[in-house]
Amino acid sequence: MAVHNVDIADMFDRMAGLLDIEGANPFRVRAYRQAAGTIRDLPESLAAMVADGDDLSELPAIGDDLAEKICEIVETGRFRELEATEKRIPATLADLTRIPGIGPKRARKLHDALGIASLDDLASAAKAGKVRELEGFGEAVEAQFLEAIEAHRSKKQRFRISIAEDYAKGLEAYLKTARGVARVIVAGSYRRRRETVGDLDILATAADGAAVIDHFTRYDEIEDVVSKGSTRSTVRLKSGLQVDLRVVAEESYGAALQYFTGSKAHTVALRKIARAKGLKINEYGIYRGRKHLGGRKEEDLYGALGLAPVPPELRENRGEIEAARGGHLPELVTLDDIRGDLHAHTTASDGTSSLKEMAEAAKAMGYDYLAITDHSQHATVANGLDEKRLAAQLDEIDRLNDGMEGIRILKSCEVDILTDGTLDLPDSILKRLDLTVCSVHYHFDLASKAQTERILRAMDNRHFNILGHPTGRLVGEREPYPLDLDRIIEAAKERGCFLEVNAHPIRLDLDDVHCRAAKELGVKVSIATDAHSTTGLSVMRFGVDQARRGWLEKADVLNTHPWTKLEKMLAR
Ligand code: DGT
Ligand code: CA
Ligand code: CA
Ligand code: ZN
Repeated sequence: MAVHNVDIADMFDRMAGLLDIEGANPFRVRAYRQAAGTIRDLPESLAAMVADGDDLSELPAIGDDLAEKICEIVETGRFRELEATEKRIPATLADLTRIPGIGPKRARKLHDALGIASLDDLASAAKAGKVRELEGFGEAVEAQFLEAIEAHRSKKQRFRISIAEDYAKGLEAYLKTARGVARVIVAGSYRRRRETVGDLDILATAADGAAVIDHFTRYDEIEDVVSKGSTRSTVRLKSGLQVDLRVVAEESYGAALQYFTGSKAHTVALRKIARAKGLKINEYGIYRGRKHLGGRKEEDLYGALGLAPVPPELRENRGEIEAARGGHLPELVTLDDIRGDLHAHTTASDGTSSLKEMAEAAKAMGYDYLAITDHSQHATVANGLDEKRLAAQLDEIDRLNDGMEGIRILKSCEVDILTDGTLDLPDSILKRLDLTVCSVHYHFDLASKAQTERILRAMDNRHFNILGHPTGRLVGEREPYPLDLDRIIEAAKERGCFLEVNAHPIRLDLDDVHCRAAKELGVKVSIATDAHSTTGLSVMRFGVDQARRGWLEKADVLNTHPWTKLEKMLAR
């Protein structure tokens, strides 16, 4: 059975979590965490790399030791060191650290004092009032735990787009080998490029549906077959991801693709328009009475309704149908439009690739520029740079730029926004930078008014250029901090600042709605990867997808512009 990158990353993360609870050497814990991060961002499949005999130790954050472990996992499906660790401490103990307020130390204490080894154990102990008796916990903390466990359990599992993509690619490739299959495409929220997907909806065309369905239900990653007919089937994969497959005839391909792409709200709106024109559309085609008018291509449907074809990312019934009718759909930004990346870390702070490696990787991607944005001094856990270290890095960038053709390294810094709204480094060094990315990294718990004012004050500094990951949310893990984002967008407009669309699939921050709000006010965004290694640069496509969902066009995005123009736009 194929081992996916996310499986390996999960194993490494689990290993790090358990070692952390055991109180192991922090460097070892961090090595596993950083490797997991690299693997999650990696565009190629590790299993394929192992099969090709590639040297994995050349990957950022992967040394000889971890490379060997990856080979072991790929070749045997097992990770013996993790198994040994799970014999010493229960694997489910790490789940405790998913509850806010429980870190490795508290998890260990709960285990040692009360024998708690899982979330279920914690819930029963809290209900029995045992947790409050532990030193440093108390009644309020106990109640918080119960609430958090409840919230955790009631959350319906959705998969991040990057993880869904890993599974989708494998399935797509497998289905294409079915006998008699002509087309295979993943529709649903996946095709609309939402940040998470509830399940995968795959559409295939073939003359003989049953043969394709049979092939599908023999996929080796299936946990169980939920339903199976001659043209449709639903299965659940071992990862927990559910997959729907529909097989249709070639002449219905466009109509079926439109239907299964959704969204439901978009399709319902189309059907209403059809009815008003005396037409009918369904998964099989478009009809006048019993007469079949088409359905081979999606364009047939939109055309018959007098609409320009709507890009999947816009199909949410948020004005796209009116725009399609009026002929003013946006010409959405594409990955090819991107000329550089404006947020990337190196080994100087918490990255795992050197400045030179990052520069060479960006050049190989065909970029014109790359901004190096290591953390500033307040971010001590990320080894943030003080004025002196940043000055030394700027000199190093000068030397690198002198010796390198075809790419320009921009001098930058991810500057912490302190609680009082001042920037974490003095103007004397900020003025030497080409641009700044300024971010909130702590005190997420301020009230909305205070958090908003903190950021507005920071924007008053004329060295402030781009607000990094503006809301701090982590997809499926952390809500945005309370913030008056509309006011911040307005302030950015007034002061000539910009907002980031952090492209990392766990952030995607700004979201689609606020991308559009920024566009409407004329505030440009920077789509940036926040790469912590050379492989991290490859997540740009997720940020572009998010920007497309936010109706952004090439001109709305800062880093589609050449440096000479960008430099002028950044000047305040
Ligand atoms: P998800 O899976 O929650 O991320 O979201 P979707 O949009 O992929 O939704 P899903 O998987 O339930 O259904 C896939 C598509 O099938 C959906 O986008 C539109 C279509 N669809 C499903 N149920 C209905 C329905 O009751 N009416 C209409 N018009 N379309 C539906
Ligand atoms: Ca779906
Ligand atoms: Ca579905
Ligand atoms: Zn940051």
